[in-house]
Amino acid sequence: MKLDKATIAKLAEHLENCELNAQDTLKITEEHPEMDWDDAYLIQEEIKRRKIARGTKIAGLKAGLTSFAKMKQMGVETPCFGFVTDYGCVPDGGEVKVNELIHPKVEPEIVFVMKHALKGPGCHIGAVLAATDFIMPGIEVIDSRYRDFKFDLKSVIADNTSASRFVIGSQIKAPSEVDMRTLGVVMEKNGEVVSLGAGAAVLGHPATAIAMLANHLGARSQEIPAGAMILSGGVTEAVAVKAGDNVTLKIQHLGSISMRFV
Ligand code: 0L1
Ligand code: MG
Repeated sequence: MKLDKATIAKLAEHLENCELNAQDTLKITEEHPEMDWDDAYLIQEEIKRRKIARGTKIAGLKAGLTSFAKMKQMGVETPCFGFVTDYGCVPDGGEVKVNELIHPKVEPEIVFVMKHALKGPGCHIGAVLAATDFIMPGIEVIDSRYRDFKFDLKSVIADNTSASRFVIGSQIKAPSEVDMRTLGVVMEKNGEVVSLGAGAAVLGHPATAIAMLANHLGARSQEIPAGAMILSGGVTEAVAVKAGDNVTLKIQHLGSISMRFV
C-alpha cells in the first residue's frame, strides 16, 4: 500500500462523485503514479462502503476484461474485479437514461448465480461448476469515468471497473445442461449485428473468470457468498451506444434480452 488512508478516501469520493454526476476525470494515476494494486482495490472498497452507508444494496459481483477481445481493446493483460449495484439493475426491455452516464458502452455477458460459497486460494473451474446454481444472459453497460477512455488498469480498478448498469434475463440453465464454451452470443444494435462470439472467448471458459474472482477474494480473506450473482465478463469487445439505440442480446439456449437508451 503506497497511498495513505486520507488519499484513498479522497480519491474514492472523487471517483464516486464523477459516477453520480456523470462527469469525466483524468486517470488518477496521473496525480498518484506511486499507487499500487492494493491501493486500487482499497479505493474501490471505499466506494462500496460509501454506497452501502447511503443505503445502496450490492446486487452482485463482476469480472472485467476477461476476454481476449476486451483485453486487446483496452491494451491490458489481466482481468479485474468489481461490483454492481441495485440502482444499476435495469429490467429486461427497460430504459437507460444516457444523460445519467458519460460515454456508455454495452457488452454481452454470461451471468452466474452461485448455490454455494466459493473461497480461494486454489479455486478451479470444477469447484465453480459444482458451486453454480444456474447461468443466465446479461448485458453490462460500462461507463468509465475517465476522459476519452484514457486509463490504465489500476485506475480502472479504483473506478469499480467502469460498472454502471446491467440487464439480466430470466431464461436460466444449470451448468450441466450446456457447454458454456460453445454457447453462441450475438449482440444487435438497432437490428444490426454489432458483435458476436462464443463463451470460450472468456478465458477459455467463463467459469475460469469466477475461479479467478474466488482466488482474488481469497487473497483478501473474502469469499464469493452463496446466492451471489456474478457477471463473468464481456464475451466480445464493448460497443458504444447513444440515446435512441436499442440493444438486443441473444445467447444460445439462454434466450434474448434487450435494453433501450433514451
Ligand atoms: O466489465 C469490464 O470488462 C470492465 C471494463 C473496464 C474497462 C472499460 O471501461 O472498458
Ligand atoms: Mg463487463
